[in-house]
Amino acid sequence: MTRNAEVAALLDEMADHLEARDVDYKPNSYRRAADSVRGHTISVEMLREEGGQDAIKGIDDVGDAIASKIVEYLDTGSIGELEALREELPVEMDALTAVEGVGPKSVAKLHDALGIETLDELEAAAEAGSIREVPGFGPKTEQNILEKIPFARQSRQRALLGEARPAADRVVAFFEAVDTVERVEVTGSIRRWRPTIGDVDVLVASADAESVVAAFEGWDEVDEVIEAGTSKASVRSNGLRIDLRVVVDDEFGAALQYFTGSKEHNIAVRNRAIERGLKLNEYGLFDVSDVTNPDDGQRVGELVVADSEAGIYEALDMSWIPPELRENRGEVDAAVEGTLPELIELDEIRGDLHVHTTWSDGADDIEAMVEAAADVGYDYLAIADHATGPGMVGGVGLDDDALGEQLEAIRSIDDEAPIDVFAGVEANIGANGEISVGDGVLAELDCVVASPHSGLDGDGTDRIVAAIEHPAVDVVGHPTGRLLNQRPGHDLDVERVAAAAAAHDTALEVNADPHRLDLDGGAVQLAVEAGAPISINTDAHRTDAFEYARYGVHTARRGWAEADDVINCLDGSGMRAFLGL
Ligand code: DGT
Ligand code: CA
Ligand code: CA
Ligand code: ZN
Repeated sequence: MTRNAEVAALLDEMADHLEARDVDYKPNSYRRAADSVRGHTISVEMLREEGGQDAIKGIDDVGDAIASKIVEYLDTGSIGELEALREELPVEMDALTAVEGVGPKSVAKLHDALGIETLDELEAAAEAGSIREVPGFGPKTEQNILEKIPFARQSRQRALLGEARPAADRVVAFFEAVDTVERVEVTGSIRRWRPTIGDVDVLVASADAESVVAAFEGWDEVDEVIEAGTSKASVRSNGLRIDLRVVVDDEFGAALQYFTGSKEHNIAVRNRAIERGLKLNEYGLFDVSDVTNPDDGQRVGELVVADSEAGIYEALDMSWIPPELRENRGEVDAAVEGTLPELIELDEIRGDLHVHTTWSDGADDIEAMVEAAADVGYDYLAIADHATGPGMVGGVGLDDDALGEQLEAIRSIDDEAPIDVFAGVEANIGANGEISVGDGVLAELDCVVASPHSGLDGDGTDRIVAAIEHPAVDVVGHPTGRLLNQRPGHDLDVERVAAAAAAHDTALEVNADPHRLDLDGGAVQLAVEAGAPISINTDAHRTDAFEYARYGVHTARRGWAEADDVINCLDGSGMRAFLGL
């Protein structure tokens, strides 16, 4: 882990322990500080060296008390107060709170009553029926815990794309600067932009594999070398496993195709090779029509192509397939027929319809968000702060009066702004699809995003379809409500949702926040097929979150989306027409 990620994890753990002990306010201060430290581009170590505790205090949301704890950690390797809290409540806080519905307070109660410290102990206690006996818990909670444990366990093994991708970018930049490296690419799920990543795979072409492995072992972001051989190595870095493979430049294309996967895609491509008397593996594409036993050895028969990935697809008489599509969901047939989509590109995005400001739970004000959107090169931005209603806690959402006030503020900012600023809202979708904003206000707003924030168990199709059919709703935000590694969201009959969206010209969101990526690629593919409009939005809660757009675009690409399918590719007047302005 980087120093900042390490410190952020400790601050989060502090927050959990304080919350477990019923301390007011402080837990939230620690969590906000943890987020800021995690996102801060300068390492806390460097800050301390250059300006001491005061420089650390310069990080947003970090005050004197927290800054002094960070300094204590940098000096001594531990935080006294956290050690004391851990001693009082010696539990695997992270693992236990990963179970949906189990918060720090439940962890404390279960520990005090039953001595539960680990996920295994929690599971055993639930199976034995002893959790229902603890005051404040019942048979229903116990059953719920039992059901949610497998998801919690599995989710702890995969990293979010939003964590893994920046790390992968840094590995690639590192290898690009190593002089024995000829080519470098990420492969595996990270090249396919899957929402979660088991490990980061990197492929390097070099004539001197050992020097590349040695350089990798010396990379300053490596925390532990798991294994290192002559042409491959695995390390742990920033909490991620990174697998390196080094091949000769002549075989780079074949290795790139093979290690990009998915396994299912590779099987389909390999079968096409076999049908044509060819053999495909990580070393190349070979003509084995004159070979008696093609399975006898790795490089058998006559080499057709190995240095170029595009050359492999070409030799199989098919178009090159963008990595995001390689999930065996029809891309092989489409590549043979020449009917692959022309996938949307990041630079085709002209604006964002779903961002938050200090009016609700955002960190930056309207002016700052507008300026940041203009800096990205957008033509328009819709401010979509939370409305009150189901799922909004702690007074975060705006009521109709406040929305009216904000609308006036947005109008006057729009007058001065270099881009179009639309007055929007993120309304909540109730249990039966009702929209949590009054009709009078809805009629005045330019853009209405409606999203589910509560009641995310079971099937959500009816309520989402009801929201789609509401005449004032322009976009349904994060339609399943999933939070990656935290909760699966509600079930959706995507075909029904997509048909309704197409019929009512309501857009379905690809929420680009790396914790959501909702809808996901598979659902987008169904939506695009049905002709439903797609909207890619960052759900930014601060100016630097506009960079999430790339996760949304690549998720939409996983769903075969072209620019024509995505309303954010419309120019200003096109968007006004879509919004009925
Ligand atoms: P992950 O790491 O779980 O997010 O998913 P991947 O797809 O990155 O899987 P990983 O790291 O195990 O392997 C990287 C790629 O290598 C995988 O996408 C396809 C290829 N590969 C690995 N094992 C096999 C295999 O047994 N057969 C075939 N055809 N390909 C494989
Ligand atoms: Ca992988
Ligand atoms: Ca791997
Ligand atoms: Zn939301």
